[in-house]
Amino acid sequence: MGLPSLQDIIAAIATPPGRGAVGIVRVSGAGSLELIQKLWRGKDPTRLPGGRFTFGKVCDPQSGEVLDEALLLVFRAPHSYTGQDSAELQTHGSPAVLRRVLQVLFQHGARPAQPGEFTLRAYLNGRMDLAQAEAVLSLVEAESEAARRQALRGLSAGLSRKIGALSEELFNLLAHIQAWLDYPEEGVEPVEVAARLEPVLTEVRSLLATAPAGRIASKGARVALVGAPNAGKSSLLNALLGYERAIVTPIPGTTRDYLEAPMEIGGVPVVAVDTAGIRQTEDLVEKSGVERALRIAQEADLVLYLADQSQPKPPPPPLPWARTLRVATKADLPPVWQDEAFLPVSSHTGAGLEALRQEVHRRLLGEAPEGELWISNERHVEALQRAEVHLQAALEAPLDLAGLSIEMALEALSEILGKNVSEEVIERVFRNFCVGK
Ligand SMILES: Nc1nc2c(ncn2[C@@H]2O[C@H](COP(=O)(O)OP(=O)(O)OP(=O)(O)O)[C@@H](O)[C@H]2O)c(=O)[nH]1
Ligand SMILES: [Mg+2]
Repeated sequence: MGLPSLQDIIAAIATPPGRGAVGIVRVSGAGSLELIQKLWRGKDPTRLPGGRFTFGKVCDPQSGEVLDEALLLVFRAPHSYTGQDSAELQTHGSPAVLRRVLQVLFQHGARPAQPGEFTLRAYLNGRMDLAQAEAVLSLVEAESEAARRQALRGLSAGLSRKIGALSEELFNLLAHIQAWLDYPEEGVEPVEVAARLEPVLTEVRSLLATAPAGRIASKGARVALVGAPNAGKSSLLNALLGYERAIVTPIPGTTRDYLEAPMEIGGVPVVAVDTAGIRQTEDLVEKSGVERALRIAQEADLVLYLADQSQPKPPPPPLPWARTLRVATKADLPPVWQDEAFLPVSSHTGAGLEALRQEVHRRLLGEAPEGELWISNERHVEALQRAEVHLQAALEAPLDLAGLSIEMALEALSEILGKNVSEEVIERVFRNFCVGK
């Protein structure tokens, strides 16, 4: 198959399918402006300076029929998103208009753009590296504040700069070792090599350490609400949501199946899962609900373990406390027990809810400062893990062999930026893009 050619003029609708106030058709490639010229009634696009808007009409050059009134935006190579001559036609956002404009473009020399092909061209033309292209995708897909911030940091080349700096250090070190191999009498101390390798390894490890938070910030987290029947799980879910989603009754065993509710907590996309109260039961339906609850707790990023403080304290559940946040419910009622390890909340009065939200946010994202670079992309995580292994090996190897490991670590790092990656890797990255981006 191979990567699509850079020579063709590509065109696509860049706005989402369906009706909108404005629709955008994008065109890119050498000859784009000459192509637009054929269907444009207004100022000659081939003579417009880059980055300029003009108002006119889009026509079918064969019949002369006016398709729509439109704005035309012209970009000139290399000062465009793709690095090539490009244009955007902003028409009225009806599917009928957009389809017709696209059809006419195809009839006069453009071909349909593949998913992500505009960004692929940007990458192949050196307008951005692969990590930035991936950040573009994340930004387009961002559904939460945390995801948006995270993607924007990737786009602004923070990661690229960091990886670039680490690579440069390794590269210099490699040259140093090479010089020593060629002229051993010049003398490089192995200690010196270790002293320079270690900070790089530490950096790689601290980047890797951000991966769990990074993943949660961009993809979201599952938070399970578990506890004994009547603990107030469904009530808390409703209180967090702000409306009555789950059925609440004074009867223990009300919730039997689980129930998922998407929400945002401190900008983090969270799916809260209300579960059946955990107890021994002979009821077949409830029993399988309890089994599910335990499984959901096991797979969740965070478990909220709820215990009613107006009733005798239940025995601790079979849950790993590390991922568990303990919550004392019904804080508006007189307490039967008190425990510092439990966060008091009342779903009825709302007391403690904000503190709970903050604590959930802290548990999910850790203490990592806002604005710090987080790794969220699986491909980056995998490459960093390989770099870590090779750097560790380089530290342990005799000097004459360390060079080889450093080289492999360098290779792994450069893959993040898309240097020396196979077409297959590139294809895999761009496969997930939408058409028109
Ligand atoms: N006073 C008070 N009552 C509460 C509070 N939260 C829940 N309750 C009551 O406790 C009872 C059980 O609440 P649910 O939310 O259904 O409890 P649950 O944990 O989902 O129960 P199951 O689905 O049976 O496992 C209901 O009568 C609620 O009104 C609270 O914050 N304060
Ligand atoms: Mg319930």
